[in-house]
Amino acid sequence: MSINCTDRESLELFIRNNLKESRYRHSLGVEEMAVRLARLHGADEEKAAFAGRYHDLAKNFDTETMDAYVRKYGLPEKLIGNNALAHSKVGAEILEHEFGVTDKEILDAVRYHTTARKDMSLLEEIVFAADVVEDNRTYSDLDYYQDLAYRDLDRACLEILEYTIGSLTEKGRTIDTDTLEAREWVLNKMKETKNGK
Ligand code: DGI
Ligand code: FE
Ligand code: FE
Repeated sequence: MSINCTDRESLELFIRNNLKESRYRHSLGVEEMAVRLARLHGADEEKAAFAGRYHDLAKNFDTETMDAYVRKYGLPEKLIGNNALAHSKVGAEILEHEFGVTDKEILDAVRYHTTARKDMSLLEEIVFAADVVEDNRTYSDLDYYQDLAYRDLDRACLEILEYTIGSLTEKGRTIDTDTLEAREWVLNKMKETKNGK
């Protein structure tokens, strides 16, 4: 294992102790899918495995615990009381500061796995997509999205982003700026690729 992590055994215990059984299973599913996508799209498989396995490490914190971490690490106030957006940011801080993970790409893949953002690295796109298309997900179009992620990662990210934006809008929830910027960015990137630039 070439990834810097001061205590991999405690990190493993951390997810076993802090994640519900189904969330733990999801994490292993994201690890497996991220490795598959890394192989297909030419990213570092070891980093993909690590980021995939630990991406949701803070997901099952209660709001009080999550808010304490948001404050401890000086994260934006808008994350207070918002576990859906906070768990990825807090997870990255915990990996860095409590488990000595130094790889910036892994930390960012965890940090942006919920919202995505503009200028994502290949690893960030992989973890973002793997989260949604891993084998344990149960929605009806899973096969379609998996196949898309295997063939065209940008397009998979775009369709996931559009789905997310659509369903948040329907529920009247605020859409994070990073999510909107990610959509614009990936659209432009796809246009440029198509024009052979
Ligand atoms: O942690 P997972 O369930 O595996 O997946 P995730 O980290 O993508 O979290 C999904 C949740 O995050 C879901 O409830 C929708 C929410 N979410 C994603 N993007 C945004 C968002 N919520 C808000 N308010 N704004 C966003 O842009
Ligand atoms: Fe998550
Ligand atoms: Fe997840």
